[in-house]
Amino acid sequence: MLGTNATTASLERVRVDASEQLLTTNQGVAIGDNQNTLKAGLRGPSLLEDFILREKITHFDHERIPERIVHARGSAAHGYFEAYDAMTQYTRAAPFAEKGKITPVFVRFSTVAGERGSKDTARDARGFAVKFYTDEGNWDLVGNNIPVFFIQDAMKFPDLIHAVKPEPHHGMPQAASAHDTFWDFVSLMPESTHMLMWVMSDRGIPRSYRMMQGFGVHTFRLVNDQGQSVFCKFHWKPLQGTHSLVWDEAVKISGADPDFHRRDLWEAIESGEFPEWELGLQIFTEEQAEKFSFDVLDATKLIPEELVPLTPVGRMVLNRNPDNFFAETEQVAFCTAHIIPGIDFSNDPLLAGRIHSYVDTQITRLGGANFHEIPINASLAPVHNNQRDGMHRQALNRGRVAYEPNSLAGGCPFQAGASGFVSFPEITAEDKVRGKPAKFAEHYAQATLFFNSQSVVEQAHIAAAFRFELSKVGVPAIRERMLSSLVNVSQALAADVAAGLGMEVPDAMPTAIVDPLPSEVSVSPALSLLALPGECGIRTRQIAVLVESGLHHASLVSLYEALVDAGAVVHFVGPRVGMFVGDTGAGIEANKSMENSPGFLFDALVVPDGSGAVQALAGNEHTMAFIKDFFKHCKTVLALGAGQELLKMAGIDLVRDKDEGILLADSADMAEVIPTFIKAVAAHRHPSRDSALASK
Ligand code: HDD
Repeated sequence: MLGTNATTASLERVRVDASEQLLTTNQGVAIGDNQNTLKAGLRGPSLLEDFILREKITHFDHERIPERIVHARGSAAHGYFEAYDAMTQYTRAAPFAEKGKITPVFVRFSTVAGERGSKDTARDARGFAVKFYTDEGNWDLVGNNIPVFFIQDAMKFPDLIHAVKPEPHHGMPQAASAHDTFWDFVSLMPESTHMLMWVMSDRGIPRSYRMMQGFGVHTFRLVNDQGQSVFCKFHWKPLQGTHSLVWDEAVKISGADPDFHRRDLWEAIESGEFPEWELGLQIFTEEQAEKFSFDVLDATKLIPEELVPLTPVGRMVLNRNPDNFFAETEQVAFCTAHIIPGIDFSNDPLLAGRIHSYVDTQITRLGGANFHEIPINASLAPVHNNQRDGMHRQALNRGRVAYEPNSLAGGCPFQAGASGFVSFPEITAEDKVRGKPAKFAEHYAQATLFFNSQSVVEQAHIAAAFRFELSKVGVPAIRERMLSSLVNVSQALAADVAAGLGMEVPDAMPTAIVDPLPSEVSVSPALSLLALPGECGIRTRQIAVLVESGLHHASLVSLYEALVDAGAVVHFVGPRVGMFVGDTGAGIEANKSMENSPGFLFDALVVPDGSGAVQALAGNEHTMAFIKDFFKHCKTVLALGAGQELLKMAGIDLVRDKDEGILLADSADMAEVIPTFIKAVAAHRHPSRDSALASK
């Protein structure tokens, strides 16, 4: 079986397999007729005594639970974390206890704003929540694919979410920040500017959950067995490369396949292509932190990798899909309060609110205080305490003692002392106060750092996203206020966005701090998607090969074999599904059609040789749109022989086409072109063709 680990055994006890079994009621009574209500006569009234009907309908009536207030839409998988080395110098946390140690995990990825049935490719942050089932209890690292957050204090979280969710009077828009209330709020909250830059960049529209970074966001503490502590930030780096969609593509995908990310994760794992991430830690001391120009307790700030480099500590592999979406993905409950000995909190005031919020929300969502007993949430480490009763209690606690101290149960369960969880004894002796530390007042330096670290194309996409979102805002004063805030990030960005809105660049918004400390780093390549090392091959890349009767068969067969060898997923896409006969009389079966799977769903395109096929494709109403999207989205296209004609018809200028990623070849030259094609697909996209550059 794919991906067995310690959670497989513990979940086994609740797995149900109905093959070869009789249909029964929930009381185990075999059901004779599952088609008809019990009635007084064939045309008579239904009888109240029909317990079979009533049990079935009653259960159905209660099949839904409240969706998560945020991160309602998500997908999850099982896997494991493997430590590269013992990290005992810094932490006594169980997953880092020794080299090669394996800890089972369950990971849920999500969008934030959309409801449970909303589209996957909305512009949004993505949740990246990891539950480690460690020997010393469950540790939940509940992060995002963006290393910073919109707000500094949990007090503002309900305001932020009320602003971004559909507007309360008419319930629109769904899974979108492009509306007045969101921009009203963030334009009045300059601390959100840094995160806005990330969400408006292509990071807000990932290509796949498998191709996103993950971040713990807050500063946490590591504590070793001598009680010594250092600060740390958690980073997940995908081995599949970090890749994004472009906006036009994301919008189109959301219509053709709202499950795009869910499907991608599921299919990769089903096919044995297990996604993998490396965990890196930024480890630093409190003394170092005091000297930084920003406050490490401020979740709107990151620590540039140039200032504190990453220490790779292990890898995470996701190798098993859930058996049941509701039982596992929907019922999993992540809580930032779930930490284990060796990990502790910092005083980040956003984190403090989260420590309360997650446990609290599960009590409503999962119907009571016993949600930790739901199999997916249950710890693999044994649980013994004096908590009792409550809705849906499963445990059969034996004996008459449910208190401590006791003598009647020999003092058990007894507290662990220093070997259990002990909070780091941080010295705190200050006045009770509502307020913020001085460095929290600087709101723009890292937004500027982020913008200045992007390539020209990425900067153009950020400007386009601001333009799009603000163009959906109806109140001009909100647009203007946001522009005045952007002036503090970059005059060029503000000018670009203003021009797109037909507005003048306003004066800069007054800042809360006049004399900020100088930043340590002015450009950080790690912040640019395009600057990240991206040579990850073409495993799992989805390649469309257009097919029609009369195609040149031999060239496609050799290409197919080479691509499958390299781990790509090849789809034969025809004007309809079914068989097509090639020039040799051999058939190729289309598993997709241009109608059910438009071109923007794929990573690369192959246009076949064969004049009969080309002529027929030219006459199909879908072909031109199918091809054009690959070009527009800067993806790799290979046109073989006569197939090059179709590119011309689609308006792709072949004279100019020294263009990166547009490959032209004869069917006789397959040996030469295949490696070039594979390299071009591995590059993900060819930004030098981006239309945004035309105006630069
Ligand atoms: Fe949150 C869910 C991530 C701030 C309150 N959050 C939730 C999930 C993720 C995050 C990934 C989904 C977990 C899952 O898949 O089930 N949240 C973050 C990050 C934050 C953050 C990275 C900032 C650094 N969240 C945040 C604050 C609060 C919450 C400040 C409240 C004070 N978050 C919640 C919640 C949710 C949640 C209401 C909804 C469903 C759930 O918890 O289980 O409690």
